Amino acid sequence: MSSRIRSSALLLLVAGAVVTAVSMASCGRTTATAASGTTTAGDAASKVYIAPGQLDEFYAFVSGGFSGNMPVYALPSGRLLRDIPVFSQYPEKGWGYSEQTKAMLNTSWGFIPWDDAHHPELSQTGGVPDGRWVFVNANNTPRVARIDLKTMDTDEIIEIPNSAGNHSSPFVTENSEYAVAGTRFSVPIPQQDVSINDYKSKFGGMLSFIAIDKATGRMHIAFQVHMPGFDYDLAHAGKGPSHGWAFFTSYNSEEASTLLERNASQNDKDFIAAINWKRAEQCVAEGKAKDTPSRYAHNAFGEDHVAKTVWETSTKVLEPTDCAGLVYFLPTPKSPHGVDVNPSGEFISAGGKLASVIPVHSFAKMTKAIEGKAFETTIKGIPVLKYEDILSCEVKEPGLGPLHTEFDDKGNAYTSMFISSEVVKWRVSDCQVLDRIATYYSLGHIMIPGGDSRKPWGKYLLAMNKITKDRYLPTGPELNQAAQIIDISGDKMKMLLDFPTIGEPHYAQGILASVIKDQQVKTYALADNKDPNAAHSEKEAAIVRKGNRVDVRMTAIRSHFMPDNIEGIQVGDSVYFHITNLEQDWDVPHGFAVMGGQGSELLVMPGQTRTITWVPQRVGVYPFYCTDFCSALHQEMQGYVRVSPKGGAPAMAYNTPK
Ligand code: RUQ
Ligand code: CUA
Repeated sequence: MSSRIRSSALLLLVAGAVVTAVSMASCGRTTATAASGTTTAGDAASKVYIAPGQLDEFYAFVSGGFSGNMPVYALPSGRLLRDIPVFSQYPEKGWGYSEQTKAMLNTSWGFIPWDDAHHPELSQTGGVPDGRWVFVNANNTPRVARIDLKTMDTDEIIEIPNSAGNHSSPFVTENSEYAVAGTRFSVPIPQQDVSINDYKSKFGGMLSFIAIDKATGRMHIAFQVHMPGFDYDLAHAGKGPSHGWAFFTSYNSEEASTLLERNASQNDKDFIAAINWKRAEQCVAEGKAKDTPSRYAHNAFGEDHVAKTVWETSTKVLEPTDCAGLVYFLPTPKSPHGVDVNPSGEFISAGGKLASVIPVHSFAKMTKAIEGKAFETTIKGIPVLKYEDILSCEVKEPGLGPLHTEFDDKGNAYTSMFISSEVVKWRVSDCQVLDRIATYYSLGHIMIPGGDSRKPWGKYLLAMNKITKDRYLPTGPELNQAAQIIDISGDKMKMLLDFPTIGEPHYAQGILASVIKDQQVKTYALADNKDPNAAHSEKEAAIVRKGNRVDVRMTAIRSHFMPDNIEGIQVGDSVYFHITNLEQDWDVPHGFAVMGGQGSELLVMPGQTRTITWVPQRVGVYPFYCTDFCSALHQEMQGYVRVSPKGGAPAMAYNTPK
């Protein structure tokens, strides 16, 4: 790796301000290993080659970052399987355009068709990914989405009030009792017009606990914990012995409100906030939480597969001072980013972006310190434990810019190093560094399938990289982000494969394919289609006018629409095309698009109904057609709409089955 590239990476993170990082950058060892690891292992190709017709071993759900969506890749081949639309309108699938899906993007700010999706998180039972749902956070307009792993569609999105920058989210507890969501930016709570200079007195952080219904997955915000005005960056829940706790990193314990790059890098240690959520449940049950008015959207599909928004009006907010034993601060060097709990649940490590060590806290020691009330101080009533009391060990000189740690099933941890662009493998029990491998380039998150659960499938590690300069054929000023697959099955890590990704891949989750492969829904049963505008057969196809509104209930089956010719539409009408796909075969969607349509196409799954609205603007005769190549006669799958002047249309006419 050239020093030119290295120094630009340094600039990215620390702008040269952090003396320790800069001086360590000249450390010879890091440079030497960085160069060697950029090549692949000799037998790499055979390890990632999945022959045509063969299936991969793992699914990987990777965040699409600022694409707002969640691509699904197969490992080890790196093949892209699907891009699941979540927080962003996605015309390919009509997501956020069709009448049935629009409400999914409602927020208290109105319809928001974009977000920055960071951290996929699989639901767990007994601390193991159970293949039911995958959750993902929206960073910009705080939201959490739930995706069903039978359909690989987004089923529910809930907005998080009293929050800003929903970054430490949506990490789940051991049995998916909760998905947590912490505010990255502290803000005035409740929101109000105050001077930013009053940050220290007026701003606060909020850590939210979203309860997940065991049977349905439905989310609701059970309670929120009102915290000092730090930046709560990432989280992971406890498991095993630490089940019942959730850990959030924080930076800016300085509570700086300007030029954080310098001003929030003063303190030698910031904190992990350890939240005892079982204690929180008791306090809530004892009536210690305050009902706090807050308006937020809760969007979900009903039985009819039509998304609806319920407007929620309050949350229960707990003050740590009203609930003793709810929160403790674990001092942690230095502006920590990721916080990760090992498979046994005993060790909690943090990636201090600017720290020269990776601290590993011991849960047992933490509990002992709490019992002994060995506190260094308190901050706004929250006890601060002593670093030495809770420390298990420190990984010394791990590399530069530790961010995130995942675990294998053999007692090892793997930490991403953003500045020195490498993965460092170390032993959890004694913090000994065992191996390191260079990545290309500016590594953020890493993921081992099951690597944040009790049962990692410790075979591959996915490294998700921010920069790919010089790595692929260039594509103008912007180069794609990329992921790399590393073999971690042996003592030495081996680089296997690079592949570009959609959007910026932050976190990811992987699961053994066999856990979810056979539960995939192939069609929706037509008989169960409860969409109010469904046509269950061609005989039910009909057109109804009410004033300016025209509802066209149309069917699609290989290879025609019914009706396919429509007359009696006027300029300025609101025409609702409700397309029901009558197919009951796997992988036979039909598409629908009409000339001059102001939205997207529709893509209608077998047995499903989807609706797009069209306001014809000009007199004439306009075609519509199927956009998805569905049969040899797909090109024949077309029709016309005649548009007449306002007030001058003939009677409504359309063909019906003979
Ligand atoms: S964060 S690396 Cu949300 Cu670490 Cu991206
Ligand atoms: Cu239906 Cu093409």
